[in-house]
Amino acid sequence: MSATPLEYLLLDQVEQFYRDGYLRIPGFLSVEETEALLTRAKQLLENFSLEDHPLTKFTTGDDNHVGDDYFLTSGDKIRYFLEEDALDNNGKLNREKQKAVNKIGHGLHELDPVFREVTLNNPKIKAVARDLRFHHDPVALQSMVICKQTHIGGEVPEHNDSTFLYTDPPSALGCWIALEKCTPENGALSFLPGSHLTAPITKRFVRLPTGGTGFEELIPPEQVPPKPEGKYILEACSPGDLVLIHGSVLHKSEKNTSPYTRFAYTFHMIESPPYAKYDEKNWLQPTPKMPFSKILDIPNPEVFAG
Ligand SMILES: O=C(O)CCC(=O)C(=O)O
Repeated sequence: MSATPLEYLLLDQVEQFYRDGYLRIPGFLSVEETEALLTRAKQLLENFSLEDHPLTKFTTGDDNHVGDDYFLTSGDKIRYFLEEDALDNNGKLNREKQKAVNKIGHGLHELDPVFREVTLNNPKIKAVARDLRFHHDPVALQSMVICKQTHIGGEVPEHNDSTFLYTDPPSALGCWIALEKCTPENGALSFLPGSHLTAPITKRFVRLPTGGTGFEELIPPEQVPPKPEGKYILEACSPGDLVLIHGSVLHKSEKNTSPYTRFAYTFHMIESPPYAKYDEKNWLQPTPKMPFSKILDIPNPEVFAG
């Protein structure tokens, strides 16, 4: 790393990120900034229409990842994916729609002015991206509000993000912002520290030629190394905390068993060509009307090479 002064992070924080594969930055957003995002998320939930909604569920479990059109065409839209437990046996909502949504995705950072401001026009995000030197020329490719509804908010099983947002070489970086207090009871994130160094990306989530989505192996099963040893660390968060998530670090969150929601806003960045190749098999594709937006205004990416 060169001696360019850091703008926002401390050197210790940068080192912690590269050692553990994640970094919590307390109080990254002010109370006002955080409340603006939470209020906007709740307005979106209030205003969306169930009339043309296919009642799509969302889960990241290997067997039943939603592969339907509503999910596959959501990259450049604001769409609403429901908690599994919000539907009865007849597929009807068993609660108010505002309390039924698991997540809102995936084009908030482009389409919604409040989320756009905090993602693409945020000097603090730009400073963190420059300090971290994780990418030469980062672009934002997707965003979500994850609601973790009271009592039913679904678990997010252990995964790493580069499996789902694959580039060659892997380059995903998550920017996850707590909009509410996150506790062990309402499904705070937990991490396997250092697993980004020992758990390679062994499979990738793809759009199947036959329709829907699935996983494609990147290395033969017999070459998949054993799961890294270690203990998951729970990261309780306060509203406004930012957690930077290395695309290869294993992380998860448990079901919300509490009477408190756990809203979070998360967006992901990847590296641009020529440093990484984005693949046409990825479920999420840029469109001519909505290409992936740059985080940094870099006329010559070489200037930022670490
Ligand atoms: O918010 C959660 O519970 C999971 C988020 C996550 O896994 C991610 O943003 O990569």
